[in-house]
Amino acid sequence: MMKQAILLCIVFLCQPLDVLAKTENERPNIVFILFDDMGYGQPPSYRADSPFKTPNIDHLAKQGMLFTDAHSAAANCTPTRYGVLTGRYPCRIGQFGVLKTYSAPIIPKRRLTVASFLKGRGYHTACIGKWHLGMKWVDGMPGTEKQLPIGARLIDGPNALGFDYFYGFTHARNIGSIIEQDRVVANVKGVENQPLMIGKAVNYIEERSREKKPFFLYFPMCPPHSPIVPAAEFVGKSGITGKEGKYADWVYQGDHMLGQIMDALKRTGQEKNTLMIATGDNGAARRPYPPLREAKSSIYEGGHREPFVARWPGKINAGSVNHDVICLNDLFATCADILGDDLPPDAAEDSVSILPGLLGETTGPIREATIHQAPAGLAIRQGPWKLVMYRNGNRELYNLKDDISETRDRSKTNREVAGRLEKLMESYIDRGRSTPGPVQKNEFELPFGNPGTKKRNKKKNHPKGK
Ligand SMILES: [Ca+2]
Repeated sequence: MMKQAILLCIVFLCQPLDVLAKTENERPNIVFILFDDMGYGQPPSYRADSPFKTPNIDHLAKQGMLFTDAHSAAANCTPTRYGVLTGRYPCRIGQFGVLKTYSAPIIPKRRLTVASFLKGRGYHTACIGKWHLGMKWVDGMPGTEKQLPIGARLIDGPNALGFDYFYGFTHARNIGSIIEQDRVVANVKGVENQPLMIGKAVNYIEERSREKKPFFLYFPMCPPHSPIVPAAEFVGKSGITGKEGKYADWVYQGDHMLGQIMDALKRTGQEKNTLMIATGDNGAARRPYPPLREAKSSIYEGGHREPFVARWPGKINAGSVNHDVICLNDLFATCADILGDDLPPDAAEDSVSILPGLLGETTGPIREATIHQAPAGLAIRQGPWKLVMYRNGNRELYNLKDDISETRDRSKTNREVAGRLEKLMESYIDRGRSTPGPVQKNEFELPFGNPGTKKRNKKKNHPKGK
């Protein structure tokens, strides 16, 4: 045994230095860009006759992989972001609504996030943009719901959950109060917010190019969520006039920020060694895009099916299209897979690595099944089938392969499928996870578990999600 250990040490020490350095370099930077309320039907790469201009999303798709069946964990902001960072379905903590300025943090410090995971593996980590996962304000409730005083301090926010650097704001209704690390540093007009955020992100990418450590940048932007405040340089850029023009300019500005991040990576020579993902946190607000049914906050496809493009030069085939069902929760397990690391049993319980999909190496579905969530209830998707489970006990079953618009409820004619999906949902809930591993506990008793032992829950937190 000792001899083997010595031999291993000798082998390791005999590695030429450039091999070790290469291993360091092979850990890619990871940039995750989250549009706020971007509909599946908005980028022309997703809908040829879309009136919106998103040249950078479309270009990124040409350089990488476009997913046609990607889903946010929820049809509204806060729960989706919980899923992105923890790799866990937000229904497990009963988070069906959205947080406000003074809402308490919903991710406890003991929980591993994708940021703390990457930080623990040598990454520098930054969140620049909209947090929306709660913060604890040191002085109780300083300021007002819409504006926080300069100097107000917080704890248990992004810095406590794995982000070395945070520059951002609480949520869309308080976009003027700019926070850096643990304190409010400025109060600006809404229109000034996004130029500040993208400027900081570009600086961050430039700074990191001078460091050896790889980095993780999480950039949750404002557009096209309200307030619709395109900066002067973007007014009229969408080419759409009239009532829709301002909104379309705001969409364009969001896409332009994506382009600035792409440019910064290229300019600093980091494009090749960066996995870049651009997607949205839920469907467009009050803007359905047929053939998908409904929009933001809906359990139907318009609520949670999202544009999702990924680029990693040399690894992901340019111009490829992937029709697998994936979930934004999958970021966490994908990062672990890229680093060749196992996940602890009490982290990323609902996250599946999409790395084989990105590399074009899948032989079957990436996910066994996927849970969707909206304020009105849950749904479970497997293959073409989607079972909608309303809080009020109603059930609907759709076959998305021949009914993408979810117009024909098959729950009465395909009882066997509905029963199978309901059982699978129950097992995912009862096991506290949807991936292999030891059983975990939920912090919220869901109404869809074993009927003999579970009580129905009363709604808590904020029942109406936006
Ligand atoms: Ca949103």
